[in-house]
Amino acid sequence: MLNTKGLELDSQLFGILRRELGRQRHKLEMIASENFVSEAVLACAASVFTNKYAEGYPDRRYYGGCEFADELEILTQARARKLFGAEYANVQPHCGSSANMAAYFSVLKPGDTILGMDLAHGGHLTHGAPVSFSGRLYNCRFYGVRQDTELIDYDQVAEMAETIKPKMIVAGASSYPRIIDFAKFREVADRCGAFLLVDMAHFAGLVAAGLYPSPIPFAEIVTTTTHKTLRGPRGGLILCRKKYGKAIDDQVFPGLQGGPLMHIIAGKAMALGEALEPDFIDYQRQILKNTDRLAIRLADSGFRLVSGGTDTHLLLIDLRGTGLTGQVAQTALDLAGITANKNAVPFEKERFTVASGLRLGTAALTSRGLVEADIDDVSEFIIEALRHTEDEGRLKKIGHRVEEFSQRFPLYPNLMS
Ligand code: DSN
Repeated sequence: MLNTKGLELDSQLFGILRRELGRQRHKLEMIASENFVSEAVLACAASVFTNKYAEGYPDRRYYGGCEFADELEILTQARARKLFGAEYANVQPHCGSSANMAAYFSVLKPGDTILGMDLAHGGHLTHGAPVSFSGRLYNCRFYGVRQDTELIDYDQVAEMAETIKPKMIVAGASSYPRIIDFAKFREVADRCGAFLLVDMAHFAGLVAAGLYPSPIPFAEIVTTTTHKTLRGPRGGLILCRKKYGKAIDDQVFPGLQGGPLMHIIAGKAMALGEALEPDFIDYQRQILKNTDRLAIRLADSGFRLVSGGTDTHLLLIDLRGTGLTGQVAQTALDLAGITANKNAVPFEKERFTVASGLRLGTAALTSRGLVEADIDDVSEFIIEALRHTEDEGRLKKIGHRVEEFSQRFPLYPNLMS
């Protein structure tokens, strides 16, 4: 379907693209933050809008020839507002990090205090980690999960907020398998006069489908990526109350970005349009069923899941006590044709580069059409691989079975074939 004319003339590059397509087709993609966009989204991302500079905003551009870019951006903003019930949308951030940066810049000054979730407990780099711009520019303090339940310690959030009086509280996570109580965060933020920012990047698709509580009524600003459960192109999105719209716009452009990626904005429009269709709810519901089934199968086989399970598209296996590390598990699964990532588990002692956890998500597999019975097969592949991490031959044999299995779920059948 997609036009690859001319590409085959560059055999070196064409080969790389083909091999990546082959990898995506023949392996099982279980990185919780990844997904497969529709061919329509792919077509938008590869469209002629890649040629267009459109610095500024609709009707306020710095270049000529932006009449269709304006139409496109207005459409994308409207779809984003409609899908999430938000007052205002900025669709230009290139990624989740730049969305968070623009959001912080719009209401904070360097040195202000942010209270965010500890990276080691499931938070994100941009929620204050010292290696990120957020940790370098702001005075960042962290809440985490309780040791007994591995659920967010809302008492700790309240106590810390009371003591340190943050200017902003950040809720949202990249490896927290449970539902976040936004009303509680709002209550705490109100008590100390803080802004509440929710980064819903991981669960935005679930929010859109009404299967995860919406943060929109509770937070002044909500940020997200568009490529995780939302199943759009790689990019960012900011939703906010109208009164913050201008400040946010100014920080995205010219604050930190130049020209918006209009081809990616076209992909966002397409994905948001898809998410507004009723079958998107079925898709998200199937993600939850699949993750739940995966959690049951892993737990039945003796693996301990952080917080005991999942309410979302992801789960986290705690490998402590199994003799495995996250890195060993990731490498073994890779040989077995399953792509996942090592991840810190709360209160662990390992370095992040080794980690004691393995994070698994089902959004991408669900996009390929897998349902619970297929997840049973996937669980068996995972369990067998994790039980034989040192047997390279066996892992490779699993990899062959995975390749055969994955052919039952064609991915982009018309692409480069
Ligand atoms: N890298 C993303 C994730 O894997 O969760 C977060 O930005």
